[in-house]
Amino acid sequence: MIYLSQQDPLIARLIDEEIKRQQEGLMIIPSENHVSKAVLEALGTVLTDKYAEGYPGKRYYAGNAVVDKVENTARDRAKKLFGVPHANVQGYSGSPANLAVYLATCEPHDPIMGLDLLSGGHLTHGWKVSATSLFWKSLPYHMTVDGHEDLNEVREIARREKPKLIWCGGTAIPRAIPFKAFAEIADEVGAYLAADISHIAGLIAGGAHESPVPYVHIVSTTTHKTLRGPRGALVMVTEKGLQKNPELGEKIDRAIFPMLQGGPHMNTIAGIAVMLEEASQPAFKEYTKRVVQNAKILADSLVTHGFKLVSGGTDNHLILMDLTPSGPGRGLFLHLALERAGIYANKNTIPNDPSSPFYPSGLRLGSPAATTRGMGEKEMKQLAEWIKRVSDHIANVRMPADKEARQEVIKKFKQTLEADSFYSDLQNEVRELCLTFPIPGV
Ligand code: DSN
Repeated sequence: MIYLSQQDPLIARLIDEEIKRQQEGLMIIPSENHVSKAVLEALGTVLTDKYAEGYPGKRYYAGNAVVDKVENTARDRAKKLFGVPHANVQGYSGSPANLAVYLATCEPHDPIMGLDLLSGGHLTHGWKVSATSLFWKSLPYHMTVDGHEDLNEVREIARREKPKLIWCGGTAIPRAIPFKAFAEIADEVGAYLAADISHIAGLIAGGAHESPVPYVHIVSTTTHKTLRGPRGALVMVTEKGLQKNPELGEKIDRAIFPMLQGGPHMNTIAGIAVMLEEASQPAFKEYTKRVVQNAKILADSLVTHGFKLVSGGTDNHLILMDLTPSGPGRGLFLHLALERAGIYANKNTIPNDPSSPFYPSGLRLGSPAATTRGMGEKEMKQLAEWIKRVSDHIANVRMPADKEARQEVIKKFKQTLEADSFYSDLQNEVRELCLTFPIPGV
């Protein structure tokens, strides 16, 4: 960063600090990953200077000959990788991409169904504080306590309410998504079925998870999770989608631009194109296999240490720990304590959580970023042992039911984290391991 360090030392220093944090810490948040040097290079180019409202061959600005080729390359690669006839690569991120799916399939206030946020659904699947529940009638379904989509509930609501759109997929689902079963229900009631594969898109591209493409009409995904690209989104229409509505591709494109967005971020689209090429290589297939293996090893090791997991384990990259055996609301404490030691997981609700989303009883972990660094069985077992050590260290901390007492306990807990040498010692251990597995982009 020669120029940046000279011109803006503050921002250069902060970027260096973040590189150090990522390099010396362990990112096990399942939605995070490390992109390649090639993707980083594509992001930091003059493509960021170009306005390109519209689509290739039909723009509102001059000078788009080159970026048209970039966008067409990204579209073609997405279509090939996922086996779909239509792909839009302009979504700024998952939320606008999902909003485009609504705009392409529903009229305002139509009934829609998605997995409840507290069960592991995404905000944009109709959660009450999301705009999607203001503009459409949201009829959420839930997870059963054993961590599987409650298909009986889905069928029952769908038959009764005749939704226009049903979402499958979410953000905290440790098991394979039953696309075929969802399709049977959606087809029976005439609903569009959209799979939000943001978490598992890389696994699908690499063959480590079943693809929704034969079953659903629309597939949406972010590009930066298991896919390992820049922050962005794809919205794809399947053959089945085009059979249901031959104009669905154009409707998605119109929803992204001009309904929701302006100029696409061409540097990001170039980075997405690079990532899509990487994801089509045999090495990526191997990577996704190891992501799932590592998650299973981590899950088994956590169970061996006595932890309870939602659904008992994992089929993918994600593990959801159910910490209720040590009391409700423990997710926050374990999240904070691990963070202090340089291990970055995230607090999360579990199905039927006795606590609230701010103080949930679960912890969400994942293997994608650690696997990108080359970590394997030994490191996953070590990680489980560290989690156990931290959990035992805070065994006596309980989340009070009373709101004021809760704030006081959290405040005190944060203070003890700073002072306690247990965490500094553990952080040294974590750092030592992490330094032997460099992050790839730096
Ligand atoms: N924020 C993402 C996640 O962490 O799963 C979902 O959008």
